[in-house]
Amino acid sequence: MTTTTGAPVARRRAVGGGRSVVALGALAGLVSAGLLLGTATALAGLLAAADPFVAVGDAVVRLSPPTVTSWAIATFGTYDKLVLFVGIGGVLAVVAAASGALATRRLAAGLVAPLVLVVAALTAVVAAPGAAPLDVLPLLAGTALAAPGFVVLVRRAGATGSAHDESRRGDSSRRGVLVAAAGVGAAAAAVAVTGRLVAGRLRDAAASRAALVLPPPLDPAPPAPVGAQASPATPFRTPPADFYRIDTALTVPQVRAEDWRLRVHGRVERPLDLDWDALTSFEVVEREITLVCVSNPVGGELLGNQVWRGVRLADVLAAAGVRGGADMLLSTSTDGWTASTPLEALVDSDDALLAFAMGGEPLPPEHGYPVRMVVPGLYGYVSATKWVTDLEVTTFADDTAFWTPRGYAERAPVKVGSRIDVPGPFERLDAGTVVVAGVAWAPGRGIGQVEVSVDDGDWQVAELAPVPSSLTWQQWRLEWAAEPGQHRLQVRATTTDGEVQTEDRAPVDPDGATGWHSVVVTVA
Ligand SMILES: Nc1nc2c(c(=O)[nH]1)N[C@H]1C(S)=C(S)[C@@H](COP(=O)(O)O)O[C@H]1N2
Ligand SMILES: [Mo]
Repeated sequence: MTTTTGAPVARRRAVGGGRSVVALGALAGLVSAGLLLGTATALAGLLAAADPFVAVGDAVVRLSPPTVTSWAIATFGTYDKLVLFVGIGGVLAVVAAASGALATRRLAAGLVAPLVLVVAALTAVVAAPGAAPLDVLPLLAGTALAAPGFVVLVRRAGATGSAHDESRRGDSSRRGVLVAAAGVGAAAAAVAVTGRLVAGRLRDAAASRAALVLPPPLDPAPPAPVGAQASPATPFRTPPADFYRIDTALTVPQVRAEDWRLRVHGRVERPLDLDWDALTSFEVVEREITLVCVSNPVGGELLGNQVWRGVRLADVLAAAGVRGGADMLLSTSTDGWTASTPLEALVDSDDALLAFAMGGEPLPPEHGYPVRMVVPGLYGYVSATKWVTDLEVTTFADDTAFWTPRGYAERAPVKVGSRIDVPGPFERLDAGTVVVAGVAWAPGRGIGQVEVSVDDGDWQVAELAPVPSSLTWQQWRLEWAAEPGQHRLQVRATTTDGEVQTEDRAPVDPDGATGWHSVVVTVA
């Protein structure tokens, strides 16, 4: 019975407006999703509460198995966040469009997937580290607006196909749905943009950064030594705008120096609660230090060198008075990321810093404004906490940092490495004298020698450029008498204490890649 009564309607749809009903339904779904996200992001900005889209992205990052996380960083490098957002956005768009299309036929069926997504997003918001009750508001308010909008739009879209699809009335009701959808979409975009702009004015770290007065260092870093840049491709000091950025934060945390606090606690005699003035009343020093990411593949660019200004971690820890038995400093950022640093790398170090300036300027927001850690000789994930707000003196036995359960080593000194920057891979060169140059690093130990081998021939010792200290990378160059043909150039470095860089290939996890970098070139 049902099939026979239903058949004429279905046939009528298939003949005429069926396809346009589906398209209008899909549009209704997309526009409603836009209304939800637009409202939520505006409110999130204005209330300093959770943006559900970002919360879902954060949850994906947190819940991803280590292999996926490492693969994403290796594959997309610093575009990993963009790829994640585009991926989540794509899934949302498909679900929204399909649900809208389905809802034109059976409203209840079309509401199932959106409901599941809202509940999942709510779970992500509530389960985020440091979640507050206010955080659910943007998502709930967005849903409260978008749900009725969705119902009204899909009902209207459905109505365009039910009886008068080929008639003029059908056309005008289709136009009505399109106009309504365009209106809702424009309203959502306007709300999102104004909300974000107003929120930016209210809370942006940029204003705080622009007004910040940096205390001068007791011992300003000297200019980079003359001739420190031997590779035409690589400035000795990496301009902050070009400095690699690696972190799990999907939106750059906005922390104003005026609001910033650092708690120092755990196994200490005197817990501290420092604000900006208290921090900068410690002796201010400058150190030139090369920062290296454990995810830097052989030949990769996830390292950079800069002058960092700040106070010694050793001084702050001494003020707190480290108690016996502790062997680790667990540092936490404002967004709940953690690093575990061996205390021995900090308590006697003249160079491990709580840094607030990079290249003589306040830290850029994406590099940790207002305060971060910088420790020479340890990979960033175990030492270089950005937006740092909490230091707990503890033990490796009692506490575990973010990357440890995700397949990375608990302790991770930087391995000796080297890279050929010129000539580039597969470059075509003229026969004759060719400059081969690049960088080598073993921060904290220093580079003793760099050698280059052509086509697996004898190792030729490269010329080392001057360095300010053993805390930075070192550039090198070699003049090569290139003869016609295809050639493979390889580089290896040796530390001042005699460790020769190994040829054995190791992946970035668990504790840093190894292997010699090589480039193949064609000489004509
Ligand atoms: N808050 C926070 N700090 C962090 C990270 C992070 O994910 N969150 N990543 C670390 C890693 S893995 C590295 S290599 C360095 C990179 O610092 P940069 O982005 O300033 O180059 O920051 C470290 N500090
Ligand atoms: Mo890293």
